[in-house]
Amino acid sequence: MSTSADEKENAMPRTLPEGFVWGAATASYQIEGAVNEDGRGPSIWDTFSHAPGNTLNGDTGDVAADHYHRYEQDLDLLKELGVGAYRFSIAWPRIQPTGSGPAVQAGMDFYSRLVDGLIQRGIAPVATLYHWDLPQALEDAGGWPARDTALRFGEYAELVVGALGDRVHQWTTLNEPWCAAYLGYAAGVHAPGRREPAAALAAVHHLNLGHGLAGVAVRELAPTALLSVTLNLHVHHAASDSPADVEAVRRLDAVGNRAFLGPMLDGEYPGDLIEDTMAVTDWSFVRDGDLAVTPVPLDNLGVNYYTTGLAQQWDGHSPRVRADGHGDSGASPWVGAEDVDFLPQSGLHTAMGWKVEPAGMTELLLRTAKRYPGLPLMVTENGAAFDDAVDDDGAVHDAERASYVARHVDAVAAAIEQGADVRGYFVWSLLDNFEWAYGYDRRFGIIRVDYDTQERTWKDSARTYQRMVATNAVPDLD
Ligand code: IFM
Repeated sequence: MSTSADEKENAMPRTLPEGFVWGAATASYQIEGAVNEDGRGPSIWDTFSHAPGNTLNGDTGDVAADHYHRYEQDLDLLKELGVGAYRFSIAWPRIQPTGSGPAVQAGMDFYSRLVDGLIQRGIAPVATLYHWDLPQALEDAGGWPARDTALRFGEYAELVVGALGDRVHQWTTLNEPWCAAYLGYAAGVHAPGRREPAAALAAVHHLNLGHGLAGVAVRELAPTALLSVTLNLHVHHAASDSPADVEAVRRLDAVGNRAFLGPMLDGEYPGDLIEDTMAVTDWSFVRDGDLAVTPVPLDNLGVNYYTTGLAQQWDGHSPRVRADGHGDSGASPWVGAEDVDFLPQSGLHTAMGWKVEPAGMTELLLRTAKRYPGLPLMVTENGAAFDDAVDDDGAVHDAERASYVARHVDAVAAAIEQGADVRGYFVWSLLDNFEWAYGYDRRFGIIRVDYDTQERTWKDSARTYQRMVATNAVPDLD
């Protein structure tokens, strides 16, 4: 084959395997609004976002994308997009306003209508039970650092799965417990805004336990549904090959990735994690029998990927460098690895300050597939915030987002070609939404939301994604 033919073949758009699941994702507090309707109780995000100084511009999820009232229209968008699956989350405080007791029927009915609306449109419902909106009453009783929260979560799962059961194609217990535990209880940049490293590790364990209990509920009450959990697994590279930098990456991997993978998939906490955090906690909150519950068998592992980090062991005297994109509260989310610096990287970055690195997606999927052979993977979130400009004609020509998505799907296809069993890809996000501490300032949607009028407008990235879904391939965007 001639060189030019080689080049041509390498440039050919990649296709995805037959049956590959194309989806879009959202989360309850980020889009629903209607926070005081139909008996919903306050969540930690209502409290946190209403307290001064916690979110950019003081934004809250009170109205968000008003999806609670506009869900039919949003389901039509999904239908037009052509996706086979929609990943949404259920707001615990709509079901149990104080985190325990019987289900509020009106809250359950909302999700029941949503699920039925998806099924009517031929879209598989993928429901996440917890995407960070903990009922405030449970936080008042101790939050995730308290064991009781895990038990309550198991009961809540029973109520929801009992009602929606097998109509939901796939149940996901937790979304990104890393954020819930470390950003919420160590760095304090997410609700509930606590800066207590020991409590964060207790939260890690109770999230793992809650995952197990909820998983058991799914297995019992919805035996034909698929079961998964979504983790934001981190890809860190060492800034140099010095033993100290390599060791820094190991510690990040322990506290960031294996603190969840270990109990959920191996039934144990990694020994090095326990050692790394010995000065913080003795892990006595792990009780006999817990680690028999946490490794509930999964049908697939949800992986969220956005970026990579460059890690360096702090030398003890240089000024600290913080470019990990997790806020600057001064408190580190990396419990037991607080002395690791995150170096700025060159190249394109998103509006979150996250480096665009599709190769990290391939690396992560291959690494995870190698570590857990036989466990299918699903990319449950990937996408980008960019500062969209609305053109005179009202269109949003978001070439950077379209390219980001295409390049990352291409990276997924590359991982599949190299042997990873990746079953699907969900773009984050269907709609512009409340980006947590960044409020409405960061737009991840492939569909624009005008927050004054709630009008939805297709961005170019949505059209690109629609084409990818229709052709089951990555387009050549050049
Ligand atoms: O918006 C979030 C989402 O809620 C969880 N994963 C990352 C997204 C972008 O920050």
